[in-house]
Amino acid sequence: MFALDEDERAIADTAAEFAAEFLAPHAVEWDREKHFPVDVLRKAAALGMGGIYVAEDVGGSGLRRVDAVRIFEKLAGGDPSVAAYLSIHNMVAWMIDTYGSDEQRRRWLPSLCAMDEFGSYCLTEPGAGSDAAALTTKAVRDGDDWLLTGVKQFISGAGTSGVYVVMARTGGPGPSGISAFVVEKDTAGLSFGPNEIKMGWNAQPTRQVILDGVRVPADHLLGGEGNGFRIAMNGLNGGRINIAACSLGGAAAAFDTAVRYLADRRAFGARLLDAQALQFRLADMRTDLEAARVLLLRAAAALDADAPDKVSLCAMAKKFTTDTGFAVANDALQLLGGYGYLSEYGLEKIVRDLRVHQILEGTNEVMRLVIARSVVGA
Ligand code: FAD
Ligand code: 2MC
Repeated sequence: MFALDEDERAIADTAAEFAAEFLAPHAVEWDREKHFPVDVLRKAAALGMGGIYVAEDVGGSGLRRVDAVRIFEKLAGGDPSVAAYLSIHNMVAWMIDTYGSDEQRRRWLPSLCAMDEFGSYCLTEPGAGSDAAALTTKAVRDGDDWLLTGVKQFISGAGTSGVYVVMARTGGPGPSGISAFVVEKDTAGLSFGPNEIKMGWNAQPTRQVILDGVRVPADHLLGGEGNGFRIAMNGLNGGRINIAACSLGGAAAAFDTAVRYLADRRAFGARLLDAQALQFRLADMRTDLEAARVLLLRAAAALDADAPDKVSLCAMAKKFTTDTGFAVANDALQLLGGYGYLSEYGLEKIVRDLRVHQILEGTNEVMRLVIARSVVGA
């Protein structure tokens, strides 16, 4: 897992080169301008990053989760916000690949893998975030169709995406009453709220998705009635480690910036890099990043192997890596002194982007809840 073979090295290097050439030079400007770089994401898709772990017969790359986390780490070294959107898009594509019929796979996946269409994942509602099984968006059967009504909150990519995987209630209360549907953008009754004004993640839109009697044919139901919660949660296991990888990549880039800065900056007659107190800080940061990377790969390997403890391992990796990534990026900012606070050095942007990784795809409190359940057997 730790010594990369030639193919694995080539995959990681491709993502790193892409990030250096197409993401990093623009990251600060995209954040400032709130620009979603659709064209650059399509370039990433041309290199196979639109369906990283989607099967090859529908245009995917057929790679493993360990490859995916390495890719997202490298991409996030260029821009965590763009990398994180791409991770959500990949989660959506994987859900259709895994739970869709052959017809559904052939219908939606080629364009998702090429990123001719973007994907959005619609679970959260204004009244149901952490307690996702309490969602109230309704899907009611009407002849051969389903009619969907409700509001989804905080949806990444909304308004731009062509394909929405929407979790809605088709049965009684709780997780077993939930089903997953694919809703296409131009369907009557589907609309979007304004782009939210956010602390970070500005290079991708976040909007409400409003469903007002949206009519979808029965063959837009994914994976059978009542299976929506299981589908949503299984998607999130991979989503959580990908978001964690984005924290790792963003923090590693911030760390490298801090080391370069300390090597140049002089104070009290010497380079700041020569101050042992700062060297010890860097030693701790480096150790924390490496520990996070090891746990992340362990969780990714568990997901690849469909191991019995994959859910709790993904939760551990998400909690540990996003907390560590934020702390390391924030420490890196501190090491640049006042310059760390200026937009032009790019560090304050990384800190703002990484902050939300402790909240979304399951808050780190919910990650503790998931891990604790595996401990106490609830
Ligand atoms: P709440 O659930 O109301 O939680 C409030 C606080 O209480 C949190 O600190 C939480 O950890 C804590 N808490 C709640 N329950 C417990 C408990 N049992 N024990 C201990 N603490 C608890 N969702 C999507 O479906 N699709 C998306 O694309 C998407 N993108 C997002 C993008 C952004 C920028 C943001 C900010 C959010 C996004 N989300 C998305 C939603 C995100 O997943 C939720 O915000 C998150 O799951 C938390 O839900 P909530 O905001 O309703 O907080
Ligand atoms: N993987 C696979 N299955 C899972 C699972 C997971 N991660 N989590 C739960 N399940 C299964 C669980 O095993 C159970 O199955 P069964 O009925 O066969 O026993 C079923 O789902 C119901 O689970 P629980 O009984 O644990 O349900 P409960 O309501 O008590 O708690 C909780 C579930 C809190 C873990 C879940 O609601 C949760 O993860 N909440 C956080 C929501 C979240 O992560 N939102 C992210 C939105 S997406 C986003 O933010 C983006 C940026 C895209």
